[in-house]
Amino acid sequence: MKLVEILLDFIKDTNDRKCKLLEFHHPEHMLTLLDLDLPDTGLPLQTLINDCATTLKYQVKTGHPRFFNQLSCGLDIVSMAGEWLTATANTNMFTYEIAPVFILMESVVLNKMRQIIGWKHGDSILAPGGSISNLYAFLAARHHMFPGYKEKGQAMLGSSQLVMFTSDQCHYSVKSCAAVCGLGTDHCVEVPSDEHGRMIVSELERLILERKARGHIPFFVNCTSGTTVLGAFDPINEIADVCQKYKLWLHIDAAWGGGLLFSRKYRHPRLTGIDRADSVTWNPHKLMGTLLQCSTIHFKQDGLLISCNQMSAEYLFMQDKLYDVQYDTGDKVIQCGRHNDIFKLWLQWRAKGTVGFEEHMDHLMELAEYLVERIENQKDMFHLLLKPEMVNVSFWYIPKRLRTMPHSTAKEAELGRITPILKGRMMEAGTMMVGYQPQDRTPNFFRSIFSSAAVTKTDVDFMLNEMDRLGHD
Ligand code: ABU
Repeated sequence: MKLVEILLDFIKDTNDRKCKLLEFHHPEHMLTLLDLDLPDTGLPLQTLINDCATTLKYQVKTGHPRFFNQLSCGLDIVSMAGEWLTATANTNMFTYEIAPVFILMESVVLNKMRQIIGWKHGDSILAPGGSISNLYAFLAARHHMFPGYKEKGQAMLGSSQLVMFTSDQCHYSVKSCAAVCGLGTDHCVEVPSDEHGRMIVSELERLILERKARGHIPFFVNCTSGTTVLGAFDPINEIADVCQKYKLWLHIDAAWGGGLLFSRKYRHPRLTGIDRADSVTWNPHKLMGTLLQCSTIHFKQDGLLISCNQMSAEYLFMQDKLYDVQYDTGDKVIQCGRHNDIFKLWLQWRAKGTVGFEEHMDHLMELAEYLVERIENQKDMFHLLLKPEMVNVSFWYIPKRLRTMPHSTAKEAELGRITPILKGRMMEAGTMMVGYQPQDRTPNFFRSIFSSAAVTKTDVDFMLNEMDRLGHD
């Protein structure tokens, strides 16, 4: 009961704008505030209760309405209740035998998500994060296009070199597939993007032809729907045309932007043509606000996941069980033990309904539009880098001494130097968090994210005012 009180207090404080969202300490000082020792003999219950309270005392409240720092923000209470139940059930998602209800839920939810993508059939699975979902797409594509690779490996391709393509704005996990799967990162070709961060499709075609001329075998194109920094959407239909022309697998990494599929207002044109993909990554733990972690990978073709990944472990996936063993989904994946990531999403969907998710998407997009409007109305104090396609708003804060200086490369460099200083002040004040990063040749800038249902326009106003309060010279 005491632990439940501690958890409820944390939730209350998370939703209380008067409470700070973090109490920052440098690691060496934090170590003096914590007792992390692992004793030889067990400690009394009261010490463990204190440990729990101390742990949450110093944890960043990522569900706080002024946490704009990460793609996964917010604390959806229903999804959180689902996570509590999941922990209580403490089962493994590899067989129907030990997770009957959760396995059926997974099937129902993933089927619904495929329908929303626009597919009648197919197969899907939950994976431990978007990077692993992208890896599943890569593996299935190679298996589909080169049957026998699973057994024979590179030997079946001889000296031929597979190559994959993705924009220079994609998530780094796409490049990681090339490293992990033996292509080598030199064979993950980065396609230039335009000033909005969208892949330039004529460049994709040029690079495919260039690699073909070198005797390489192009086989996989990653199209990003919602890039990590700018929230850009690669043009799906144009990329799909190229994939069709050269018979390449089209994967869409919609880990971030997938949630907008719910919105009739914002789905098009961003995700138009998504049904033409061979595979789609879509992370409910991002825009949909499902608790971490909850990532899904979907395939248009049924049967690929099992034929690609099945190892038929005799001790687990016996074929003579008393039920239909197709429900033993554990043999479709490359891990053995699999966390139950479905219940919290299923319960959340029941609470919100599909329409509730649509309203959530529209609310987030309206917040981003409001922030853009506020920034554009205070051009002396803020500089918008580009009009966003999604809920990522990229901008600089301009301190007083630079407000009369005309915009230039030198001014950008100075703003890029100031940005981490201001972020540091935010963390020390504990009042809000907004992420920052450099991008290619652009120096550090803020990237504000709207992904939490708790945020309102007053929090957007607070963000800008607080930046100005902390951003003194
Ligand atoms: N998987 C990308 C997450 C990055 C971010 O939250 O900023």
